[in-house]
Amino acid sequence: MAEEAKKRAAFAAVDKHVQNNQVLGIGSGSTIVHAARQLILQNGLTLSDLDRNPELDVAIDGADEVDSELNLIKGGGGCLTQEKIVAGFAKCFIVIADYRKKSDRLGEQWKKGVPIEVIPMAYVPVTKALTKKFGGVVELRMAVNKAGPVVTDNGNFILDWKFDKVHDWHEVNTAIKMIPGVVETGLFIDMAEVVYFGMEDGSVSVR
Ligand code: ABF
Repeated sequence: MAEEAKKRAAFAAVDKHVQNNQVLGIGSGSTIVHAARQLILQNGLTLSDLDRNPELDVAIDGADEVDSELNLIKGGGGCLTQEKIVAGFAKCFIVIADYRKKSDRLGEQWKKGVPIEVIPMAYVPVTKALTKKFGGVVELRMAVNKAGPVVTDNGNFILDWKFDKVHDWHEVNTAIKMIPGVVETGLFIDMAEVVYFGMEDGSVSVR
């Protein structure tokens, strides 16, 4: 059910926003896979990078949660920093998701907190600073086998900040980024232009 919903959202977004000869950015996760397959395999696109294509026409990616103002929590899969770079250097950032990601307020659906990528040597002081300033609970993300912390593509750790109240996400995102040792947050504020949700009833809802 959710898998079909993801696919419908991905296809609707690609049909509407992707044209020939564009430079596209894509993120990670099980939803974007549907868009990537459709685009890359069916059309034989050329793989590039930001050195060669520093400005993207369109970036498409999944999300862990989307609120009514199109603020996002991303990074459940651990790739938030590279995804934010790709989205941030695109002229247009489109999000695709299934119905389980749609909420009015952040935290309503996604219970695992806001992922925050940190420089490994700073994870303890950053943890303390986060709880002191903003409350809630902060956990160092561990590998599935518990052998050690998750290490990101950039060689960093991830803290999951479980917030306990509604915040001004724009303000909080900026404040978290000012803490020394923080590389990036999974709060994507004022970035998404449009979000496609594949719904349970087979429709696609556009927000
Ligand atoms: C990426 O994949 C991440 O930012 C987000 O955490 C996750 C969403 O995955 P899925 O599409 O599998 O739910 O977009």
